[in-house]
Amino acid sequence: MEKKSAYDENKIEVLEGLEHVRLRPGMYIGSTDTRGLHHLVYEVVDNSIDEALAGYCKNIRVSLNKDGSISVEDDGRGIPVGIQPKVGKSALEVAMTMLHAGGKFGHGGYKVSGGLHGVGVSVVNALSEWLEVEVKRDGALFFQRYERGNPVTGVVRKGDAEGTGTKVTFKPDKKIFKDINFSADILTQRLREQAFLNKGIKIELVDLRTGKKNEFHYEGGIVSFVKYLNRNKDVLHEQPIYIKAVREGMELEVAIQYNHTYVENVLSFANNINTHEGGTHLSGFRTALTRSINDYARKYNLLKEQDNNLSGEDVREGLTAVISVRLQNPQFEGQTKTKLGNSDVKGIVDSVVGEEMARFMEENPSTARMIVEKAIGAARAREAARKARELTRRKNSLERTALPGKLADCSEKDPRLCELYLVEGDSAGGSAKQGRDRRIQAILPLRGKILNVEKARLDKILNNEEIRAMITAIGTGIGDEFDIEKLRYHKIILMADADVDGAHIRTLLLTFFYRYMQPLIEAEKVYIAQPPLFQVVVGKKEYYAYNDRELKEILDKLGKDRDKADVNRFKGLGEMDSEQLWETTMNPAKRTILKVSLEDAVAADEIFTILMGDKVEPRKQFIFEHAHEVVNLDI
Ligand code: 0RA
Repeated sequence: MEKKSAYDENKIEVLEGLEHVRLRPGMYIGSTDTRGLHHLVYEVVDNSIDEALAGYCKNIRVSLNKDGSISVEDDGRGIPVGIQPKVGKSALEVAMTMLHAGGKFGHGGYKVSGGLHGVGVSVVNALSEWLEVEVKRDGALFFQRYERGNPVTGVVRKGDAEGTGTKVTFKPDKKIFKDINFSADILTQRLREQAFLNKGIKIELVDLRTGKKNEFHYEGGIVSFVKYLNRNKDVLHEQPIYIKAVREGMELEVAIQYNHTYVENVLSFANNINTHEGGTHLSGFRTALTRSINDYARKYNLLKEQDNNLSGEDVREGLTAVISVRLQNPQFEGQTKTKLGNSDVKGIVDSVVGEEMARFMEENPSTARMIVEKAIGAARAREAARKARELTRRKNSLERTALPGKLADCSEKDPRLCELYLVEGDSAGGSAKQGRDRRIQAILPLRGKILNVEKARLDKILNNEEIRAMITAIGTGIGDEFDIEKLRYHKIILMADADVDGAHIRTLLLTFFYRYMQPLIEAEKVYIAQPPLFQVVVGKKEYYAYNDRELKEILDKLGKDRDKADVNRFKGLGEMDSEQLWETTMNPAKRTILKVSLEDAVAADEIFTILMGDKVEPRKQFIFEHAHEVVNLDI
């Protein structure tokens, strides 16, 4: 009998590996929704960024092609194409087809091991209908094509070429992904972030579907990043505080700039990965910031002996900062694997930031004084808020019931089964109360516009009736006191009109959740209801369409009955009676609800800052850029 060659065995392993990726894509890229789809791009771009960090590449271009494929091209050394003696195949083919082989590319340095990144380009290959790679090196252009991960050509020498580089073009497999449409907005956000984090690299995004082009290139790195984050805000000091150090093999960079708002916006990264859940680098930073500002305030008598220390929350009011660390073996923990766990990092960040903040404040006394005064203002507001809260607590206990009067609660007591609908307007609120499943669905109507949290401090926010009702109904408390164990409903569903006003209210609510109940969004408890836009009536039959495409589908299906159809456009929830609202929007067996992600909330917050913040220019710009999307924007 013939013995199987090493090549054959290797081939079987490869097939099993890639089969598994196609069988369980979620294990490799997190999910097969929009987020997972875009992860494919990040994976390929990360490899080019690694080549740049190794010092061999300066330019990366991402192109959204008209046929739905996407190309990532760099001017690095080019993936090696020579035969690898061990497997008898080209290194290129090995990288593209072998699980775990591609991820590291033999680069030392800071390649990431945990989380969703660094799974390797072979995963992208396995999940693509087709993928083509072109490599320029040694004076020639090499090419190979794969379909669903399997090579369908050898590594072909296509001719002579100048320079070096790698270009990967792929079309995601519609058998795997629900939707294979790339979003230029999502990519823009991510590529811009990567350009900020890796100063000097030029990243271009070309959308050949629309002809739009964007270029991200920041010599200022994370200093440019915080300026960008604060671009629509009035700042306390023009030049961000910048800290950079290398300690015990770890690289640390911090940029800090205070603004005149009351909110904190601190982003942390480890090896270019956004650590949404924070971790040791963030806690080291926070400890050092609180300590150094208190020390300075004491030293210069800005805090008197009888005064309490400033709290962490106080010193972070109006703070925008970016913390970026790079280390050899990052440990990613937490629900979404975005929390840095390396314990030695905390002490290092704490001591570097402590020293550097102290030095900055000694050298820039007027900025230092402004920062301290801002924190003292925050402390006073916090004290006032505490008193206001105590008052409401006492008031509530006098009224015996802690729950707001407008809340129509559900009868079920197990929060995991309960839903809270936050409904815009009293009339829609009334229909919702009538139409609901009162066992598991609670309704809280919110009247008119809720408070603009961007312009108000916590004390004022807590004095707002709509917001207080919402907080009590939800049960968790807010800010530092937030406790998810006390959550009274495991789905909080925002239900507003499908028009501009509704969008505005949704944005307000999302901003509130983002600022004061962020863990609720992280725990994926916040949803957006999807009311229909159209009703089509034909005789006794009713159909509902949730967008223009569905309306067209319904009308097309009606065929010759189409002439008898009555199409009504719903202007608001209030136009539906309780039964319609239940059937179209609230019935758990039929409805669609959208889960809010942290990214949605960040985007809402950003739109909100632009629309409601102090600066007029960005507002004009935003309205101008989005003028085609809205009919009337009342702000
Ligand atoms: C390992 C070795 C060499 C290049 C690369 C990896 C490489 C990988 C990717 C992935 C995307 N773009 C890339 N560019 C380069 C080259 C080693 C050598 O030439 O000596």
